[in-house]
Amino acid sequence: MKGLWFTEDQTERLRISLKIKETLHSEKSQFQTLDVVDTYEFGRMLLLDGIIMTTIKDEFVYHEMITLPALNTHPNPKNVLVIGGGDGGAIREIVKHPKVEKATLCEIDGRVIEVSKKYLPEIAGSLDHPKVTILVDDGIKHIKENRNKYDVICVDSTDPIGPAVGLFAKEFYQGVYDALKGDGIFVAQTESPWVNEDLVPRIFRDVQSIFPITKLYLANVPTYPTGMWSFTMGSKKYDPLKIDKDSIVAINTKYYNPTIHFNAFDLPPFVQDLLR
Ligand code: SPD
Repeated sequence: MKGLWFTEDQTERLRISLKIKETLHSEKSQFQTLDVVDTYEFGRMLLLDGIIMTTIKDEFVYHEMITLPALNTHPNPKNVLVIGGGDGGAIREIVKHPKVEKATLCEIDGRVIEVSKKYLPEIAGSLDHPKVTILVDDGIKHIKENRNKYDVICVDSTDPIGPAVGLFAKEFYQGVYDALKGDGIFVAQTESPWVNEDLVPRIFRDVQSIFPITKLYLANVPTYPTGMWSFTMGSKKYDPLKIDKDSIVAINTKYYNPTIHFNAFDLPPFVQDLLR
């Protein structure tokens, strides 16, 4: 293959390669390596420890879907927390919602925020929004220190390796439950049902053992392993499938809409089998 290519080993047996125009930024922060490269197919792309976090072309799917199903399930999502998500994509979606009064970002690596602001302004552009408070801190610690505080918590983590492992632990989900108000909702990115056949059901069961309502939903994110990506929602009171379709707030989106809200929870039988 001619030219410069970036390859991510998505598993030990699966790779994705993208042809690169140029490398815009590389550094090693206190926590990880950060790279921003410009690709021909997906535009600028943020890599953490060599793993694709987000690209200009497909980021909207992930960022709308990690936030809007929960925000539209909760009738009054005034106070919202994002753990991780330093690129600002989840925050951008959250501040669009008219009922959100305060959006807190708790990101352990401040360099992710700064690098995203500089090289990915389309994604990070709402990090300076007046509704937003940024904490450069450990999300696990923040959860332990806060009780009965948030309406919605979104865990926009990296993969479950290295420092992010704790964000996939049952003990953490219990902390998230405690940090939510009495009718709060939690959502986390939970990897691919095709190549994380053990992790996806394990997380589902852990969340189910804590939250009275637990649902898994899917979206198509082409640059993530297999393209089929799961999100797990734990809710104390509101069922995302029992909301009034007309109550879904009309905001400018490119993937999520009132029909996708319901269809995303409609799982193919092989995914349903994983959760049994
Ligand atoms: N395999 C990569 C999964 C990354 C999920 N989080 C991405 C963060 C984007 N805000």
